[in-house]
Amino acid sequence: MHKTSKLLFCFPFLLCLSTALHAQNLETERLQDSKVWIDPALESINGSQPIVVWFDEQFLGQGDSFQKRTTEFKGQKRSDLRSRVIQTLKQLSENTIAQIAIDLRSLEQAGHVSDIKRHWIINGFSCSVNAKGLDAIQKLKGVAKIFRKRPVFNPSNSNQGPEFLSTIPTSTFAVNKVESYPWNIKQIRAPEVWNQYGITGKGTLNVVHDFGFKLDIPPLAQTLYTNSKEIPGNNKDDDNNGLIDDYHGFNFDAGNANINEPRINRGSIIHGNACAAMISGTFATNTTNAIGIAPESQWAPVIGAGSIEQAVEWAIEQGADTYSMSFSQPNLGALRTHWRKVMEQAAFCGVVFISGAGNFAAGNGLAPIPVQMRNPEDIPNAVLGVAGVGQDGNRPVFSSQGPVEWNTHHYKDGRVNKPDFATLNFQINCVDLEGNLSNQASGNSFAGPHMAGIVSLMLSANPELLPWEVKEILIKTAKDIGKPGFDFQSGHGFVNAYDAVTEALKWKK
Ligand SMILES: [Ca+2]
Ligand SMILES: [Ca+2]
Repeated sequence: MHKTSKLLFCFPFLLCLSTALHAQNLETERLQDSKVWIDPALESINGSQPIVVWFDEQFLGQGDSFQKRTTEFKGQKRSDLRSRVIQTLKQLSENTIAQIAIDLRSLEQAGHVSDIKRHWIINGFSCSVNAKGLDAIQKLKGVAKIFRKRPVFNPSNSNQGPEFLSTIPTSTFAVNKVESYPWNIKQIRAPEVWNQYGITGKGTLNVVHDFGFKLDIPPLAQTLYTNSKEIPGNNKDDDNNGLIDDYHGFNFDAGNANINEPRINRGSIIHGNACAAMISGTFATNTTNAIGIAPESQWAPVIGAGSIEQAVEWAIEQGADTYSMSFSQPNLGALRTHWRKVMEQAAFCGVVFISGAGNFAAGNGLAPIPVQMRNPEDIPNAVLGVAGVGQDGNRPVFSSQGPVEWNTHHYKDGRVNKPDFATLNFQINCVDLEGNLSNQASGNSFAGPHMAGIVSLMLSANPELLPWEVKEILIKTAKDIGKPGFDFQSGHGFVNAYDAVTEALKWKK
């Protein structure tokens, strides 16, 4: 991605011009660290290390800023807040990077720094450094924190299927054509929303962050997102966002549009497809069996656990409403602070983040509390961490439990109540490589997408709900299960689409 470092220096002028025409930026904050904080994992550098750097000035500066700033925007519309926060974040990023651009370029030319990527979702940048580069960067103006990033998995790009669909097939879904649905769709009460309110997820975009997808199966092809400003497969960045051919989605770790990544198990179930189909699937192939909770919503695939800033920025730019993450990262170290800040600031851009609770409460994967739930489902407020139950209402033994703990250099919450909610996670019907519902699988990978489907319906019913209002409604309408009140197995309780949408409609602005 040599292109990106060039952009670093070209972009500011263009964007300054456009933002000057807009309304006043929102208030920003300072981190107030007395000196530059450096990730202990960087203490002895051998060779080149990937890092991400935070500047001192951020939209949310303090560890408790998320909660404080939500009160500032009470009653505002999500669309208004989104545009104002994006503008503020981008302006801040441009202004700050401009002050060190020349120094950074010198370090790059001297070979101490490489692969520079500016971020706006947090005010900072990623790059790779050697020991001299790290030493120099901490002396640059405004630098406050330096995290070690995980090395990006370098995927093979062997062709596993079409990367682009030449046309999006017409949806076969219509509420009055539905003849059946699997038990989980019924239990989550989605058909009652379709039938009573005619709400099917229209107008919402659900980003599914996973490890690989097959795009051409009918129930998913029909609701696949397309970036109308990008021409697919011409090897050009038509919309000038730094990404070539980001038409349906993007593989940020590979730096290309190949989301048919071969690392995944391509047996009978593809993980990304199974999750996406629970949210935005239409009818199982050649049937009238409705398999998605929000069957007229759209979905977009992304890969990029090593490039979360870019993936989230892209999601925001495409207008994402939900961002579903059915993965769990153990031992992320100090970097979990960075993930949390990315999602907190992105929540102010209107995105509801959702992650399954993980499957580490039993068996070989057993992990102790408070690390049974991992990142990103351990992130408070900005991420809904979702556990689950089976058809009989019982919690399977694998389902990860809270609480979690936040005692980092930046976040000092102590013990945090998790999970937030329960949906379904046991013997769930999953689409296969042809789009048939021929397999069952279990795990909280599926609890998250059930929640994403419900939130998609809520935001289709009431698009201006703020992310924290969505959570408030879910708390209000969740049915208490397990131990009375909040509990560390099912959170605030079992959520259902019908009560959540009914309440969301009452909150119209
Ligand atoms: Ca592009
Ligand atoms: Ca293109």
